[in-house]
Amino acid sequence: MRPLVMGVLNVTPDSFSDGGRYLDFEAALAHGLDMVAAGADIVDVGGESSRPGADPVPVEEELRRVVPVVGALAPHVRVSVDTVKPAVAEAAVEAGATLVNDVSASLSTVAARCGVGWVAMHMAGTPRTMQDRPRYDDVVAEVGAFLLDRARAALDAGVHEVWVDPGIGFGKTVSHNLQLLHHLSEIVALGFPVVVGTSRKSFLGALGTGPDAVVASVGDRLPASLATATWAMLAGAAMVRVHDVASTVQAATLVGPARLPIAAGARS
Ligand code: HH2
Repeated sequence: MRPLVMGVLNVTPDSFSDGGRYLDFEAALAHGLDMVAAGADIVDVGGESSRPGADPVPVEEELRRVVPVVGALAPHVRVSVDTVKPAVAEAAVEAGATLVNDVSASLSTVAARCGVGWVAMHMAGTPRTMQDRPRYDDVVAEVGAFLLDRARAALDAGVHEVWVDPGIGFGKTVSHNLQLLHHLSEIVALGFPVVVGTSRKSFLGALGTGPDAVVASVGDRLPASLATATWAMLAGAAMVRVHDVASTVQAATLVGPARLPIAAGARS
């Protein structure tokens, strides 16, 4: 069994890497179906950017963006909804989504009520403020404790499928992101399936040249995106959230057998 690949579908004008490309319903549906053909296990539909500095979107507008796309994709693939709004989560589930991808880690009772899975992601603050001097005494321990607390509360609230996500790039410096990747096994050891999203994020552009220097533009981050997705999968992530589905499915297919105990003896 290989790790799962969640394809990103941003129905937004302002997402950091693909804003505006899939705002139109037809373009969004076509891209979603392309990701299904490329092997995506889940398509994650979002109508509000959570990039650093992003402004919130009114609920009516987010519903207008997300619900028709979820409804059109749900017969073809498992659909998650990337939202922090209860009304959007509920309407997306009504339209066929079976997973709530929640970067605020606050919607577990909604997921329980709707009878769907839930991803709890760690974020320090809100997208507007999260990159203003993020600081932790021990980022791995603090993120882990937060996720464990939220995940246990979700189980108690009756959510039957709980995922945790360290929230790469959400209120973290380059160093924090790298520490979380280096110590991902500690997040995996919490005992909940782990999702990791590094795809095209700005810390990948800064690698090798000091804390905040950006050297790779968004379009040049595929190699580092694949490297970090592979790194996360080898460290035990059960799912990676990515923009480039076909190449990540190849990586996941290679990693899959490597994670099984028999892989140690399989040399051909
Ligand atoms: N990252 C983004 C959005 N949602 N959800 C989870 N679980 N994990 C992540 O790392 C994650 C997420 C940000 O990426 P993207 O959706 O491409 O950009 P934007 O927020 O600008 O739409």
